[in-house]
Amino acid sequence: MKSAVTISLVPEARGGPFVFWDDLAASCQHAAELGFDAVEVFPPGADALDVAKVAQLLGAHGLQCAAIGTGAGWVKHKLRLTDPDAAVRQKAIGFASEIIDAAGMLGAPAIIGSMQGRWGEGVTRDQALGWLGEALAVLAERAARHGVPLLYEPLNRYETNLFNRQGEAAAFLRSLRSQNVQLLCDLFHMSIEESCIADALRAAGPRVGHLHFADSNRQAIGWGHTDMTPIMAALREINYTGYLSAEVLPLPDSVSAARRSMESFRRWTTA
Ligand code: LER
Ligand code: MN
Repeated sequence: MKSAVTISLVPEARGGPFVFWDDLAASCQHAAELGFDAVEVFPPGADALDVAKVAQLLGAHGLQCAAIGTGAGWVKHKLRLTDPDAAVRQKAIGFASEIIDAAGMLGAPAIIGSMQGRWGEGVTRDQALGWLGEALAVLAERAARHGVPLLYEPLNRYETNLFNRQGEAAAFLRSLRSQNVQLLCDLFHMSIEESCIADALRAAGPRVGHLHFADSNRQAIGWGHTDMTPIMAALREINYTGYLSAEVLPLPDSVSAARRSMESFRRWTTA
């Protein structure tokens, strides 16, 4: 398994669960010094990422790009893949497509998390799932052209009412026309929604494409009450070799949260 740490470049997301903020170069420097394998970046949009410059920066620090988030599509631009307005849904697909292309050029998958939206306000669950499924298939086909998967992240009940648990999301992904969508399993959301995190990971098996390494209180692993022993056993059982990416609050500060995450990563991957 490989280590990654999150960097947000979206001022509107302030207060969110990202370790580093605002300054990509300084954040990469910290990440490399602390020994991370990769960074996961949340940009305000694809136009904020000069792919050649980012590739050069990562290369200079010996870092990989683990994934690129599309959350700014919702947080900043109010675009959702399940918006009642067809024009907004179309713009949402366009926004995510551009991020998929930028991420793909960096050899990384893009994440669909908060851009999935929710049902209600005149939109039935069936209608929302139809739009979500079609959008994920289109975006996954685009990702496939870059040789990377698309990551779909079930969120807890306070953030979406579409899919909150890995098992139901995996079944939905199996029904799609494209099979190039993998699950992003966020241990924070799972600690709220799953009966047993380890069983859920075991059941999702080869669909697990990425993991957000966060404790029950969204602090660095080791600083909440999630029991990591069965979770790591499950990840080994399913032969997970992807990232454990620290998507946690910058508490008590960014560098400390990153250091704590790296200490926990080492503890749990060398055990
Ligand atoms: C939001 O709660 C989250 O976990 C992010 O990874 C979603 O974009
Ligand atoms: Mn997450």
